[in-house]
Amino acid sequence: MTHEEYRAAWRWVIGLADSGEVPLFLDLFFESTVERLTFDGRPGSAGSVEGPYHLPDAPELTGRPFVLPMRADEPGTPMLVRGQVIDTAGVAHPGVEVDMWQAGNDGTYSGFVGDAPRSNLRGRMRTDEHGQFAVRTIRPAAYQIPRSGPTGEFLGMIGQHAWRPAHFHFILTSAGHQPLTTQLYFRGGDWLDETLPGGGDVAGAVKDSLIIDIGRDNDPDTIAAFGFDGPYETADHTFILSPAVPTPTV
Ligand code: MBD
Ligand code: FE
Repeated sequence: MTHEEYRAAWRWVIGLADSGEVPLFLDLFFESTVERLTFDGRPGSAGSVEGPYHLPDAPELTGRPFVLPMRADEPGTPMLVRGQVIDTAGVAHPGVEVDMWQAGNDGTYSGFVGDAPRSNLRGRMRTDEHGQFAVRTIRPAAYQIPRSGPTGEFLGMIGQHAWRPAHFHFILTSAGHQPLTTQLYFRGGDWLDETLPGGGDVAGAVKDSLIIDIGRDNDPDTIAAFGFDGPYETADHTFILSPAVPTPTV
């Protein structure tokens, strides 16, 4: 490396820090590798990266049926997300905390970009006595890394597109089990397929078992209970928790 190159790299790193994109840059380029090195082979269902847009203080949703906090005119296709939480022995787990967050129909995360309230499309809820939860939301759009910042410029320099496929984020927490940080993607969505020109997820975090099929339904009782306007999409997934690692005794 020449001294001139060193100074250019120095300026670029300082610009990254000044832009506030350090969490974005690190999670984009390194987190999926660390996640696989740490958790590949763990029993239970697959995890995925947390990414830079989790907020630890999302509102606790109490009254059922759950509706993720959203604006009165929240744009996007209405969707019902239904989860079943079991352990590796197949036993259902009630009272598991499900912390869920997602981008909106414009691909932005509340609290980071745009003028949606800080807790928009974020919430923490608990599984019922059958280890299940169901929550009304809207289908998230694919996420594009901002093109104007240093991370977007870097992607341009290496000839890489800036897209993540549409996804939900989850962190499941249950006493006696390892926390499960994961994501769900939608079959047939853009930026999923590594083999297409341009490639797949820019963050490299998609796993086959996390790609789910979108259903469509218009059950009148569900529409009434959850406050849908009409037909809605459905997304179902079984989350399998891994037993906690015993702490070594001295
Ligand atoms: C995201 O929304 C995300 O989930 C990750 C891992 C990286 C950048 C943006
Ligand atoms: Fe994300």
